Amino acid sequence: RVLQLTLAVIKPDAVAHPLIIESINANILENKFLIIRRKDLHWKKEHSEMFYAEHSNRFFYQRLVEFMSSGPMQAYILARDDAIRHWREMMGPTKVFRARHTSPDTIRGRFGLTDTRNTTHGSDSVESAQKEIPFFFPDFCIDRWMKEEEPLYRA
Ligand code: DAT
Ligand code: MG
Repeated sequence: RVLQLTLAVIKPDAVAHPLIIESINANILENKFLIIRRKDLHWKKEHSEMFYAEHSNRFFYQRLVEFMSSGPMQAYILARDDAIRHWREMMGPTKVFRARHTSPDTIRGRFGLTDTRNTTHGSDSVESAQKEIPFFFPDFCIDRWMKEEEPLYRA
């Protein structure tokens, strides 16, 4: 089994509540993820606009951009087998109504406030993880990690 990396972000709504961050962090560890890097950050509006450029035509874009720069966030590079899929499953559905009703045990199902203030972000594919990890961690070299550090984690 090969370790995979994903980008996980705890958004401002969840960071604002210390018990929610604690619970998400516990959840990360219970689910056998390794935390490879972690950082606190506070985006300017331009960072949100760049990161969510693919949604710039959607009705919620302004709301999303303002929310994501409204307070501190925490970003993680997480590793485990199938990390991208596992973290997305732990987050649950994007929309809060669906999350609460179909997946009440997921992070969004438990703590999501609205469709925009939905606690967490996770890369949705290998390609997006490859773009999003350097966006948050410009000093982290995925290829070098895979070559030099990934073998250290293999059973
Ligand atoms: P995800 O974060 O599950 O990958 P996405 O990429 O479709 O979802 O959208 C990015 C973010 O935009 C999402 O986390 C919250 C916001 N968003 C998405 N759909 C929305 C909607 N219908 N109304 C309000 N905000 C929305
Ligand atoms: Mg997405």
